[in-house]
Amino acid sequence: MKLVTAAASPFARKVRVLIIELGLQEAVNLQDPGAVTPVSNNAVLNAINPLGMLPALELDNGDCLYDSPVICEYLDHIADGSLFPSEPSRRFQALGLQALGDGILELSVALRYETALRPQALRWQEWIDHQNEKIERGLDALESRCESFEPSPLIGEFTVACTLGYRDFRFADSDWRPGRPALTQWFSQIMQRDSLANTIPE
Ligand SMILES: N[C@@H](CCC(=O)N[C@@H](CS)C(=O)NCC(=O)O)C(=O)O
Repeated sequence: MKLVTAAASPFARKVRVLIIELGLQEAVNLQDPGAVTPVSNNAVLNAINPLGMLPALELDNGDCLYDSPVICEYLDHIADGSLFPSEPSRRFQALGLQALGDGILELSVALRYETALRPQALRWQEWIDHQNEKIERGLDALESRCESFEPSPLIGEFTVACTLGYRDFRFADSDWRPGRPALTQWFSQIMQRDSLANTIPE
């Protein structure tokens, strides 16, 4: 299999973390397609994902999978893993936490494009302010839910770790930790796992 990925993409990091957690390193080749932004055309990526977004997984039979939740569930399935529980209550807890983490990421990545890519004259401060408010509410929700995180991390917890890692990577000047002590402590513990420690973006 081939995963089209980039070191700076938090969604692709989530998949790379799962590959390590599931012991699939030998089964998946990583390919960095070069620059991927909403205003560039990347032929390597477009051939696998018509939406032109990272990550995308090409299977050995030529089929392609996206986006990151689908790829993660597929990898867990083929590895006979247990990161997506089947028991309904735990399953929807896990999927819900993944959605919250991914949601904060979607907002953060869009904000990053707005502030780093969009020409200064076209930037929209009201939109930026509302994105930031949603992100702060999302982070508060993580702090509230933190006590009920699974002790042995599932897809939700790994997603949240990648989300907080992306906040540190791209938004270091607006530290998410103050006022969120439980999340701060949880994050420093989960970051000791090799899968996360070895995929920190630089
Ligand atoms: N929902 C998607 C989001 C993927 C995404 O936003 N990827 C970014 C890189 S971090 C991207 O490819 N951006 C290019 C674009 O927006 O055209 C997923 O979970 O895979």
